[in-house]
Order: sequence, then C-alpha cells, then structure tokens
Amino acid sequence: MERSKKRIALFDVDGTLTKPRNNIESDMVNTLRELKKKIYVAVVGGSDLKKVSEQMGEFFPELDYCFTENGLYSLKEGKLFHKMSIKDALGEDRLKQFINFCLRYIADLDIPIKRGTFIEYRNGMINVSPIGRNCSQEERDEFEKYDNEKKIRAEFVKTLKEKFADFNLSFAIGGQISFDVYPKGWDKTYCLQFLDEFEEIYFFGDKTFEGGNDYEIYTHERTKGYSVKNPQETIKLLHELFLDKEE
Ligand code: M1P
Repeated sequence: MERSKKRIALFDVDGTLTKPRNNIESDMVNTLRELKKKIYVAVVGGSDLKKVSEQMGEFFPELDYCFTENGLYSLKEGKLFHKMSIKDALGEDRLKQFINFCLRYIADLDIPIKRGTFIEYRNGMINVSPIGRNCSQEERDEFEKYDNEKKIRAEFVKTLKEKFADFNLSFAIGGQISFDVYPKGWDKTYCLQFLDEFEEIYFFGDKTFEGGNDYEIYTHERTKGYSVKNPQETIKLLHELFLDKEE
C-alpha cells in the first residue's frame, strides 16, 4: 500500500533509537520496519554520516530521510541532496581563532584523563571534546559521570559564549563527552525545511530539556514532540501512537 505523505516520524539517534554511541538493536529495527509500512521514517542526528550510518546498521538503507549533522549533510533515500559548510559560514580566520582558543582551553583543563581528537571538524559543525574523542567506552562513561558533577562542558560553553559573542554561534551538549558548535539556526530545526510536504511531523528525542540538542526541534511549532528516556520507551510510544492502532 502507498504510504501517504501526511505523517513522518523523525528520530534523534543516541538515547532515542540506540544506547548512546551504540548500534541499533534488533527489536528497534523490527519496530521501525513495522512503522515504515504505515508512515515515513527519518532520523536527525548531531553526529556525522559515518557515525549515524554505523549506528543505524541494517536499517540505514531503509530510512526515507537521514539528516546528519542536524541536516547540514542530508540524504533522501540514501542519496546526498544537501550540504552546508561551517567554514564558508564563519570564514577561515574566525574558525582558526575559535579552534585555537579551544585547544588552549583544553590544554589548561585539569581533568582526570585526556586522550586524543579534542576537536572534530565536520561539514556543518565543530565537535569539541575535553577528554578527546578516541577515549574508550569505559572512559567515556566515567567522563560523563565526572562532567555531571563538575560541569566541565557547561563551564567551557559558558566561556566560549562570552569570548565569541559576536560569532553568532550555538552550542549543544548532546552526548556524553563533547559538545557541538554551529552557526545560530543550524540546530536540528534546520532539517525541517526539507519536510514541508508532510502535514504532521512526529519528533522523538531524549535531550529535550532547554540546552539539550533536541530542545529546539522538540518545541518547534511544526513538530509534535515526544520526550523519551531510552530506546525501550521509544518502542512503547510507537506502539501506542501508531502500531497498535487500527487504521
Ligand atoms: O548525537 C548526540 C551526540 O553524539 C555524540 O556525542 P558524544 O560523543 O559526546 O557522546 C557526538 O557525535 C555529538 O556530535 C552528537 O551531538
């Protein structure tokens, strides 16, 4: 049966479809397959294509839309159709000033451990990690706990907001060990411009609190926002909203 363009379900990835930075599990794949028989299915993640495609695993080719880096690198039915660059928006000089400042700030940070890849440059955003992105899963879990208590990332973001107030940047703490930086307006709502044809957009995310990277899209007038705590809660909600309903 032809699906109508009336409804689309749009999901955050980490904490919503998968455990943070983990791959999708088979119960979620099966649920999304059932859902796709009824409505369109898309994801919007802060991460880049490599990470989102790894995490979505066997369901990745089945996505109707895949908005990586908040939609700054967007695919429809597996094909790239839109790309935006932070380098062009900010200019090399400002970009360099910003990166240099972050590296100095991290060098002076006294935290229990540091690893490598403190700055990850992506198409549409910069990802900054005080511990370094190539820490192990155990080290990332430890950092998250430490950061919850010491607010290392929140302090860092506060400093950057003051120092670079005229750069027109947004900051989002979306995961466990890092935060994302991009021009204002390039948050997850950016992807909504590509979904004009849908009457109803159901958004599911876990970081829906103010300051979380799902907040803007969760509260946006174009979406019906649902806040979840983990993938199991997402599955439960999908049953209540779509799968267990006779249509
Ligand atoms: O999808 C949420 C976030 O996932 C990762 O965060 P972290 O590595 O800190 O757990 C990053 O890819 C980040 O960009 C993204 O927003």
